[in-house]
Amino acid sequence: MSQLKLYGFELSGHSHRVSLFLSLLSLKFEFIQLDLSNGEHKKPEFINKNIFGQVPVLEDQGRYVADSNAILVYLASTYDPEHKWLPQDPFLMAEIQRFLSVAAGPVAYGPARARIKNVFNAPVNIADAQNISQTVLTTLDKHLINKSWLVGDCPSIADIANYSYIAHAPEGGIDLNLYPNVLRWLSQIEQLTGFVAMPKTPVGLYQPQTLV
Ligand SMILES: N[C@@H](CCC(=O)N[C@@H](CS)C(=O)NCC(=O)O)C(=O)O
Repeated sequence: MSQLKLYGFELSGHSHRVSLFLSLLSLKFEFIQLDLSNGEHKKPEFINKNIFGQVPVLEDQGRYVADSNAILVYLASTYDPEHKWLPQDPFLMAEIQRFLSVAAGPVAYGPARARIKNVFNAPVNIADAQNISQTVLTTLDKHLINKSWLVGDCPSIADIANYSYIAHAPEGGIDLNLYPNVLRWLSQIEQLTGFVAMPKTPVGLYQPQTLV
């Protein structure tokens, strides 16, 4: 197997979901940190890897795969011969795709956006992002009543795609204690062998004065 390279940024939840999955699959990889604040991701060398100029991008055997969810699909299809993380049953595959869309939709526009306002002072409407968060977390909390995982009876890439930004929602001022089934689900992911966390930033509900 050739050396896998992950082009990313350590405080990017999109990058984290890929490094988390690589670790859960026990795959060795080189993490190449891009200097987003200096626009390294918009330079021609990186645009050649991803025309959208965004992290993460995975390099495998000289080929590039861009987009975090596409990378999860690629890794599961290539490096999980038992198809545990992306079962081949059409119904389960469709269900997993449905939750990849949740990760790219309301989770990206809700918890992820509220967080980047506080972590990077990005020009986003935090109230809108918090409203979207409340709706998606309420729905997921109901979905997870009596369920361990988002799809079926086993962890899948649907769980990994949604984990990082939901786990870090408190950085966007979102109180996860309102969603006990979501908290239980997060903790189950954190107990998987190979789990690695994304660093927390002291903003939102993680501000030191909030924690006292
Ligand atoms: N749909 C993409 C979104 C990736 C994304 O938004 N990446 C952010 C970092 S978390 C980025 O590169 N932002 C810089 C930019 O958009 O210019 C994915 O899932 O990989």
